[in-house]
Amino acid sequence: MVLKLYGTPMSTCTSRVLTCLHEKSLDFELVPVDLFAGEQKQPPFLAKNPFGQIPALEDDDLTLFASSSYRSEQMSMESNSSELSLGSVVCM
Ligand SMILES: N[C@@H](CCC(=O)N[C@@H](CS)C(=O)NCC(=O)O)C(=O)O
Repeated sequence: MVLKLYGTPMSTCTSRVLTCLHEKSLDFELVPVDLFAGEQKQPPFLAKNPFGQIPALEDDDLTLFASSSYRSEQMSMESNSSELSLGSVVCM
């Protein structure tokens, strides 16, 4: 399954994660969340981040939602694999 980043590029927190993903040339899908419509406070998004804030990064059944902890050097690729290793960035 491809990584999914929930957010919007106009958000600095989302941009921080976008930068890491692009830096690592990872495949991902950007799923827009409309802050002005309050979509981040609606149940479907709260199921991903109970704090009701973007971004949220989803990798199968693992979802991260503290953008300041996504350090690009911690996003390591398994050799010869498209699988992202997120073990060291589980958030505080
Ligand atoms: N600690 C969070 C902060 C996330 C955050 O502040 N997101 C802002 C956008 S940059 C947001 O969702 N604001 C809308 C709201 O709080 O309802 C992180 O590092 O990702």
